[in-house]
Amino acid sequence: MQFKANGLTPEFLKELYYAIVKPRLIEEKMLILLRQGKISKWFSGIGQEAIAVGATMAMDKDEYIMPLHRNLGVFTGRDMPFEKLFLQWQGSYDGYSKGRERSFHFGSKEHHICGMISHLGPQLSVADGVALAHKLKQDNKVALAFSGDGGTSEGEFHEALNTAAVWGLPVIFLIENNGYGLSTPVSEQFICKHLADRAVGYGMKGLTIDGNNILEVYQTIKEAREYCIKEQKPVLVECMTFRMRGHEEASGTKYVPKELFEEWGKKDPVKNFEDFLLDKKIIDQQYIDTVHDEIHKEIDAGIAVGLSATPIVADTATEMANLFQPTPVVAETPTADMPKTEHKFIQAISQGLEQAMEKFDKLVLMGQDIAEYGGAFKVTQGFVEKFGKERVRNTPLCESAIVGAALGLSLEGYKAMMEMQFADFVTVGFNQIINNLAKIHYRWGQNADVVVRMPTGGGVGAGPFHSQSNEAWFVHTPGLKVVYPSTPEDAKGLLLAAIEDPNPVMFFEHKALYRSISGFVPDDYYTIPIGKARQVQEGEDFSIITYGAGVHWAMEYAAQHPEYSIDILDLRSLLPIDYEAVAASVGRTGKVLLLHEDTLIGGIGGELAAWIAEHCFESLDAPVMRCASLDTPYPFAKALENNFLAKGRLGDTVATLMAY
Ligand SMILES: Cc1ncc(C[n+]2csc(CCOP(=O)(O)OP(=O)(O)O)c2C)c(N)n1
Repeated sequence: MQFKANGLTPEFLKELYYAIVKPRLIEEKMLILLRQGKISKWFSGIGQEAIAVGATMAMDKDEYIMPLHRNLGVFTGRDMPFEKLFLQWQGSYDGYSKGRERSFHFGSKEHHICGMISHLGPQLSVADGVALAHKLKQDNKVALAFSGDGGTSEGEFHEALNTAAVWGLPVIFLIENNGYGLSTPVSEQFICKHLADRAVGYGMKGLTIDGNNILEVYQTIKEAREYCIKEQKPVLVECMTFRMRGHEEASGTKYVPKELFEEWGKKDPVKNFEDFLLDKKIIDQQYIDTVHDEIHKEIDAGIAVGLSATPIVADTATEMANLFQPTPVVAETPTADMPKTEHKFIQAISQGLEQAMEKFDKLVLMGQDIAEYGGAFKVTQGFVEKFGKERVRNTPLCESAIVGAALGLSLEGYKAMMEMQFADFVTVGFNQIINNLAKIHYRWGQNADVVVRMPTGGGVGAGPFHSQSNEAWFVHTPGLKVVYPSTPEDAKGLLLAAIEDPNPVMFFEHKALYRSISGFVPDDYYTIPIGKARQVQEGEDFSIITYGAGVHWAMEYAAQHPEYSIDILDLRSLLPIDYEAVAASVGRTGKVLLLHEDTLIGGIGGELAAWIAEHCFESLDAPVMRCASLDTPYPFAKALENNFLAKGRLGDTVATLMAY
């Protein structure tokens, strides 16, 4: 192995030595503790330390790194105290994730480390968002994301690299090519010669280097960093290395030919660097002993604290309180004296978005065709002229990378609104929403200041993939807020509240209401708090509890049936639900019909019916009825669509309820 110091000072080379020895010594100790049954699981990076350490040392301390499960050197390289790391691995409340995350699946804002989710690839897109923030701030900073060779087969790898290249983002994508996925050799993972060769396909620079040579890694990443800043472009760096242990300690290495261990054992990154420094007389044996002693002392002290730490005690109130970043109280601000203008539903959304862009200069809009074209529904028409292309961004066709990038923007203090062209397409951005946006605050305290706008619903003859109601998927995901307005005034006020909220909000907009519903909307900026239902009208005979298009179906039904006094409640928010308003409505009528366009099984109606049965049993004079769409995919032909939609069954459901 050829080491080239290229002008690095002896002091710095010693610093690098300390930095690479530390994770090795920690790991050696962890393997002993594992055998003693004192820790539960370990993902080893032994033999790969030069990559995590060299790359971390090449970055500024305030630049985000997105490490994976084998990158202890990133955590130690950012000077995280061993004691707290050990508490983290032990699941202690005093670790970095209050006992909520395991091994290396955590981050720390203080250390500019973004915690991975198990799905690996999503880290790459989050780095895009961080890099976008740097580009917008023009602060000459870079983001660095890790991927394994296995992770490069994920769609997210393609989406993230392509987006970074198209947007000219200063991000370093670093592949640790260690020969194996879990047990899958690289020959069964890809067939190109070098993974870095893929870079040219994205229009970016790609390099393959010796990942066991810490000086080569350090210098390459240092130069890559400067290149990213100067050229405002991404780089792909493939580091060749080898995984000297099993995927995790319990899984063994039977499938790895023995000679590979011998071959790569000779290329050990720690031993070779040590020999080089000894040879150059930069360090001597005494220095090595002193470094080992010092690190061992820190390890032993940390283990003593960790093993005697008070076991975690679950407290439900704390767990629930940490789900979201605390939100400043959002006032219900539209007042009677505010000047109002009549607008269509879609204009109200547009106006809200425009006023949010004026109020928050760190708000970035992203979506397919939202720039010059104005979006599929023209919500952002004229926005580019007013706010510029930096903040109103056309995206490549890659929902997952854009949700990930939206999260990355949050890491650097930005707000993001992503427009799904149709709510149906959220399926290809699902992982980032469900596993990253929704869980990140609970896991390690980072908020996801993201609104995903979801043009949803049918009635417009658009068939199975442009009509679905999928709000229930998200209502079942703790950590998200789900909002679904039915009037222009609510749409604007709730959208502004969603944008103010530092937590992830799924914002559903029914497409059929866009141009069919008008109403008076306050001209100025105002908010309507998330989680508060709206009493559409009070009544005595029965309640219709609904949201979205259902509100208009209920109003139409009520207008056609003056013989009934109907209590209509518009939920407006589906997560959280305004249970107080639900209970009040049930109390007034004793008969409840839950109405939604979404299909029946697993819909919000089921959840509400259960809640009403549990909490309002004494008020009920009849079983709670649900009226929902048919449990089939959404059909295209008008007759099938009409048959599918809940609306056609509303009259019959009312009749059954009233006949009880
Ligand atoms: C989406 C997803 N599929 C499967 C897994 C299970 N899994 C965890 S790590 C791993 C192998 C990863 O290989 P690679 O990316 O090369 O990283 P390495 O572990 O070698 O560092 C697999 C299959 C996962 N975590 N996420």
